Amino acid sequence: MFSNRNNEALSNSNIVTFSIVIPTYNESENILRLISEIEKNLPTSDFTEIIVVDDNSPDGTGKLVEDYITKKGIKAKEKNSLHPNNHILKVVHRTGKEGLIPAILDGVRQSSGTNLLIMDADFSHPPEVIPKMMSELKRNPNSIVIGSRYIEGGKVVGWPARRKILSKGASTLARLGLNVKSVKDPMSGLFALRRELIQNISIATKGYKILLEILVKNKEIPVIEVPYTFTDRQSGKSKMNYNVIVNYAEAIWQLYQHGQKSDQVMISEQVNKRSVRFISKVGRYYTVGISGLTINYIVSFLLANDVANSIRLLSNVWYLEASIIGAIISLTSNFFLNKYWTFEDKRFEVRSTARQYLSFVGMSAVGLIIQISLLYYMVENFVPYRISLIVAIAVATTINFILNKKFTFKEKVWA
Ligand SMILES: Nc1nc2c(ncn2[C@@H]2O[C@H](COP(=O)(O)OP(=O)(O)OP(=O)(O)O)[C@@H](O)[C@H]2O)c(=O)[nH]1
Ligand SMILES: [Mg+2]
Repeated sequence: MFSNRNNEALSNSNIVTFSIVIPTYNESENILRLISEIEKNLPTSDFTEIIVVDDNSPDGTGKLVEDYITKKGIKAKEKNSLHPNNHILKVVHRTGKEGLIPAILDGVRQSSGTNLLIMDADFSHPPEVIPKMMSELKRNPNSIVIGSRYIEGGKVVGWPARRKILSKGASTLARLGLNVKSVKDPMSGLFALRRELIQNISIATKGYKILLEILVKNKEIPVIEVPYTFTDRQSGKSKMNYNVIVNYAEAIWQLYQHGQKSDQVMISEQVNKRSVRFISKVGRYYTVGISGLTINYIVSFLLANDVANSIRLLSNVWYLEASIIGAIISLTSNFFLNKYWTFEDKRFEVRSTARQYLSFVGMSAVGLIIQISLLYYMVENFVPYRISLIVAIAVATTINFILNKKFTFKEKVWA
């Protein structure tokens, strides 16, 4: 028997790595046997907490656990008791039967382990599988480890065909309808995970299978399934009844709606983000275009000798030559501004920049051809020149933008 001082030393020097949460309602025929089987199977390397969450069972389950703790000689403060073999045993008494999920959540709230393992009290979940699940979770701390009946090595013993079909059907419906196809046993009551994965989501349904809710709301979390043999309860009364099936249907419907809603929200957020990015780039491209026109005009003006007024400005270049130089300079400044600002490409390695520059010039030529062709077509079809010019420039610039986005700067058009 451990003395109080030993117990305190053990509890102070250990952080609880696992809390095993066991909800109970009228499990007096199972609970003590189960606790002692779990105690036998607990790996000594981990400091574990066993929490029984009892809904004031009329058959005295809660009291039995309480007495067990006392009988072990460790009357703990606030019903928190320590046993040998690196574990604590605790019972949470709730006022009445309020359902399985609220009981589990209460147990989670009152637990202190970094990791949680949830299991039933009726021996359907064999305590022998606990060490394997714990070690899997320790190896893969960001995963959900599920005790699985429906992968190789797992099976169901003792259920009549009707119940097997019901369970398999419910699982399949949940897997396909809620898009958790890769998980073979999403309705399992036996699973282990880091505490934040439950704490960080709102568990809203009145349903029966909390795991399903966790999976639907944590779709990106990897799942590891550990096979086990599920045995139908040998003692105690089944809580499976018509209500459970109604609850199940309601829960699936709520989760389905949750999935639909979040998918829609995600898609519309993505579309919004892409549209904003696309429009902002088009805007920058047009701005650069306008800056190019300005540069073109200023350079052409300053270089040329003004034939009509015989004014010499900065130099004395023939006005057509001056205009060609203006066009080349503005094309070049357009290229660098678009590269750096519009397409946010900050790499200036000589060869690839030269390749991009040639491509940009090529696309500008394509743009010019489109602009002239469209202008010709519209004017010949009696569209006023000033309108034709605006439409032709707008269409050519937009096509030019798309071509440069895709071929010069190698971006997806819609991204
Ligand atoms: N605290 C609490 N525990 C519950 C409640 N309902 C069920 N449980 C416990 O949750 C676990 C799973 O319930 P079970 O009755 O075994 O459900 P089942 O496995 O679907 O059906 P059967 O094994 O046929 O009874 C058991 O440990 C129950 O004692 C509840 O309302 N409150
Ligand atoms: Mg059961």
